[in-house]
Amino acid sequence: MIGRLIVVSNRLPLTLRKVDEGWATERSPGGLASAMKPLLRRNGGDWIGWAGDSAELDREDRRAILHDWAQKDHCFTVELPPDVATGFYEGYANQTLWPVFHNFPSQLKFESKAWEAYVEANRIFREAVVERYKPNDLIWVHDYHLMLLPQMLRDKLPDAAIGFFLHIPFPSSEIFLVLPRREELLEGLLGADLLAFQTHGHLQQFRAALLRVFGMESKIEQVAVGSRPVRLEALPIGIAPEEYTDLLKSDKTTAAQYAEWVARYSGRKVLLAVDRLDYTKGVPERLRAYAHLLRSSSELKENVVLIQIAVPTREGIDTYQDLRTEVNRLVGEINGKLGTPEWTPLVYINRSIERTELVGLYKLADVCWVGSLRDGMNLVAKEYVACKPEGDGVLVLSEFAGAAAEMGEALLINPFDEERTAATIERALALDEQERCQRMTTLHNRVLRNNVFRWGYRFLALLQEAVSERGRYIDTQPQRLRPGEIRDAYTRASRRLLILDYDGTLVPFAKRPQQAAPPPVVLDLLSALASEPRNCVALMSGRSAENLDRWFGTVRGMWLVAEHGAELKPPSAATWEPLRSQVAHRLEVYSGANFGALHGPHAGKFC
Ligand code: ADQ
Repeated sequence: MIGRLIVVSNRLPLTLRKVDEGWATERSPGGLASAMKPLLRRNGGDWIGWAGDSAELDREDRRAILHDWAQKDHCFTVELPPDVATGFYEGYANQTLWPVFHNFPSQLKFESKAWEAYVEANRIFREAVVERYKPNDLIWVHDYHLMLLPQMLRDKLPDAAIGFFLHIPFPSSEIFLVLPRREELLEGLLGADLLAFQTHGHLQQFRAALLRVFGMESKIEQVAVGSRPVRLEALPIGIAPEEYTDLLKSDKTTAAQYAEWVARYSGRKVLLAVDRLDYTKGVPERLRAYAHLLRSSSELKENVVLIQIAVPTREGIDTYQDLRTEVNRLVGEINGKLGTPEWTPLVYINRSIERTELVGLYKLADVCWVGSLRDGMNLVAKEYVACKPEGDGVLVLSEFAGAAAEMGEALLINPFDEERTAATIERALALDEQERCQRMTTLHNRVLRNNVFRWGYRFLALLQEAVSERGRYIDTQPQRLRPGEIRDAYTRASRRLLILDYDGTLVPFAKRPQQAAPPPVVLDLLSALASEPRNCVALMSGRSAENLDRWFGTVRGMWLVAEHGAELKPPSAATWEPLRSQVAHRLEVYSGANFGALHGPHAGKFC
C-alpha cells in the first residue's frame, strides 16, 4: 500500500454532454482511465479534472450530476468559466504548446490573453487539488495542459509528493526556444519531485532545454533545484490489453462485424489507419504515399484497400478545418482517379467508432499503418499488436512516434518520404509468414508485458522513491557552519584559504545567468578579503573566463577559476590557463599539496 492518490488531468474519465433535456454522462474509454482505476481502487483517492463542458454552470440538475460523480466515482470537477476554458484549451494549450511540442513551430499562434487563461486555469486546478489534499497523498499531474501546476502546488504544499507525466513529446531545445513563456513553463515543471517522459529522447531534450534556457546543468536521472532534487525518468505508457483481447475472444458485436468485413474484403489485402484528425498524425502524407503505391504497383490494383478512420478533433481551430479540407480533397482524388467501378481503393470514415468495431478492424487488417509526423507514444500501434495473438499482421510504424523506441520489430518509416513509405508498405504486404510471425509475436508479448498497469505502478513507486531521496539528498549535504564558528576559525587561523562559489552563494540565483552581476557591496567585500595578506581568496564558478574577467577583473589579489575548474587565472596573471595535460604535469612539480582539496595545475601554488 502506497499513499492515497490524487490524479489531476485536464479531462476527467467522465464527460458531461449537453443534451436536449439537460446533461448526459459519458465514460471515456481511454487507457489512462483503465490504468488509474485500479490504482485509485487500491490506494484510495480522487480524480480531479474538467468535465468537458462549461455551459450553464449554475443549473441545479448539472450540479446534481457532478455531485453524483464525486460521491460514486471520486471524480471531482474543476469548473472553468467559458472564456478561461477557451483561452486555456483551444488557445495556449492547443495553438501554442501543441504545435511547438510536436515540432510544428509554423503552426504556433500566441496571444497573451490565452496565456493568462492558461495561468488562470492552472490556478483553478491548484485550488481544487489543495482543497482535497491530505498529508502523505501522492499527487499525479498529467500532461501539457497543466505544466504550471507542479510549482503552483509546491508553493502551497511544500512537502507534498508531486509527480508529472508528459504524454506528448518534448521538443528539441532549438524549437523549445521559440515557445512564448518558456521560462514560466520550465519553472512550473520543476516544482515536481518526479518528471516522467514517454522516451529517453524526450527526456534528453528536456535537459537540453534546461541548459539553454536557464543554464541549468542536470544529471541523466536528476536535476537539483536548490537543495531539492527533481527525479527525471523515461516511462513509456502502455495499454490495458484485456480491453481489446477480451472483446476479441468473446464479444458478439465484434465477431459479427469481423465476419461482415471478411466477406466484404475477401481476396483483398487490408491496410488500416486509425487517427484523430490532427496534423501531427500525418494523414495527408499517408494518403499521398498510398496514391504513390497504387500508381507504382500494378499488382496491387484492385487487390488492396486502405481503411482510414479519422476521428474529428479540435474543430474550433482553423488549422484543423484546413486539414479536413485537404484530406477530403485527397480522398476524392484517390477514389476518383485510381478506383474502378468494382474497387474503391480508400474507405474513409470521418467519425469516432466503437471499441467493438475497432477491435474487429484490428483483427482484420493485414497491415496497420501508423504514420505520425510526431507523436508522444501512439497507442494505436500497441492496440493493433495486442489484437494479433496469432502473430499475423504487420505493423508499419513512423520512426517519429514514441512507440518506435520500444517497437523495433515493426517496419519503420519516415512518413515525410512518400516513395520509401510506399515501398515499405509493399514490403509489409509481401513479408514471408515466418518473419511476419516472429516480428509480431515478439511485439505482442512485449505489449502485453509492458502494460499500462505496470506503467502506473512504476510511476508511483518512482514518485515515492523521489520523495525519500529528497530527505537523503539534504542529509548528504555538508553540515551548515554557524556564523560564530566561521568567525572564530577565521580569527584563529594564521593562513586562510577561502574558496568561494558565486551563483547562489555570493548572489542569489537569477532567472537568467547574465542578470546575476555582482553588486558593489560584493565586489568591496571580495577586495577587502583578497587584500588581507594572510588570505588566499579564490572565486570558483561554472561561468566562462570572459564572464569572470568582466565582473571580477578589478578585484586585485584574487584567484579566478572558470568553467568549474577547467580554466584558472592567478592574481597577477594577464591570461587564463586551461586545465590540460601539459599543465597537469606542473601540478606535481608545484605540489607542496598545502591545499590538496584544490585540483588543477595550480593546486600547490596557492599562497
Ligand atoms: P492521442 O494523441 O489522443 O494521445 P493516441 O496515442 O493515438 O493519441 O491514442 C488515441 C486513442 O484514441 C487510441 O486509444 C485509439 O484507439 C483511439 N482512437 C483514435 N482514433 C479513433 C477513432 N476514429 N475511433 C475511435 N477511437 C479512436 C496522447 C499523445 C499520444 C500518447 C497518448 C497516451 O498525443 O502520443 O500515445 O496521449 O499517452
